[in-house]
Amino acid sequence: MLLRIKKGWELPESAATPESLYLRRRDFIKTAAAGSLLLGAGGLLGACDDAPSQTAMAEGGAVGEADPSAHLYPVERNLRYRLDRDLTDERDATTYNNFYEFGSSKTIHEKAQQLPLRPWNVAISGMVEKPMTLDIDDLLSKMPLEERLYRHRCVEAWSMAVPWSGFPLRALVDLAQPLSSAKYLKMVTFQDSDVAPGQKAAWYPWPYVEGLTMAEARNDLAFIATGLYGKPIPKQNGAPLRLAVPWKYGFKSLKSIVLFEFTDKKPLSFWEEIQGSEYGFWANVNPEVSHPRWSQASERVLGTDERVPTLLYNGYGEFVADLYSGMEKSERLFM
Ligand SMILES: Nc1nc2c(c(=O)[nH]1)N[C@H]1C(S)=C(S)[C@@H](COP(=O)(O)O)O[C@H]1N2
Ligand SMILES: [Mo]
Repeated sequence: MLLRIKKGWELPESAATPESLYLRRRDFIKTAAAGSLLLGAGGLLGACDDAPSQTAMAEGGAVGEADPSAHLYPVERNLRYRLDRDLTDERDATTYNNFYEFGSSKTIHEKAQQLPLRPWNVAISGMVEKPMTLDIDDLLSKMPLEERLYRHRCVEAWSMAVPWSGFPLRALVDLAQPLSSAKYLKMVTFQDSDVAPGQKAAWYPWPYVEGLTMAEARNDLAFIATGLYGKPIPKQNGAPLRLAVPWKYGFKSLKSIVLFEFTDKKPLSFWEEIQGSEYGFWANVNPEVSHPRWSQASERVLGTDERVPTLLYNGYGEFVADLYSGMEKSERLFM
């Protein structure tokens, strides 16, 4: 996003894996599986570099271990949230990722398999009635799970549309019972550089932090994703729980959360700390406000050559525009 010149949307399309090559790889893996070859880690690696992760995805998540939340999915779709476009191919959404903890390229899905999903504790702290720490399975059992089809617009000008499963962030806020003094919700990603080699890069302000106002956190659209495509959310997409705030640029939707802290201080988010002139706190999608280094007028649809016009609030104005009425003059809402 910042430290390299050529990034995501700037790459020539020829740099992406051609669909034909991908299909052939997939057939190869199916054939190998059908022949019940025992795939020692090295076996396929030599022949086909990303084969192990494909095998893992077919099994629903982790290498060598089943996700213990698998029995919860699929969950019922909430039809209030509709798309104006096709769903992104599952393979594209799970193999083209931003997750800097595992490296700054888009192909971290294999490295991300190192992330251990259990035990996974989620702490709720700060200005709340009852600070608590819950293990993820306990949290999942308390939350109302549903599926939502959401668009996702990265600040790098690519987008996808995916079926998240999870629960409204408001349900977690209600569980926490914030004090009236709480003005913001600060959220923090795990930190463990033994697992996530990107965190050895000391020039980044780890851990990854993001924040919302309390009104944003209580908005209907603010969602915690724990599943994707009717299964537990893959590690590369932010297992076991990540934020989905589709009216904001993708970097606001932090992955693999371990802490929800209610506070009266505006959180300084990861990208804001790195480059505040380009990545602000609000980061609401607006096609008319360019990033200092590129236009935000349109977006490349992940998995296609198509570009479509970007919409104000990523098309979610009916849900969120009221949150910001009257603030345009005092706040930099769209960066
Ligand atoms: N912890 C963490 N969360 C993160 C990121 C990251 O690097 N680390 N990248 C963000 C960015 S820039 C985007 S576009 C989305 C990408 O989510 P996806 O890989 O599931 O599409 O995750 C966001 N959440
Ligand atoms: Mo992004």
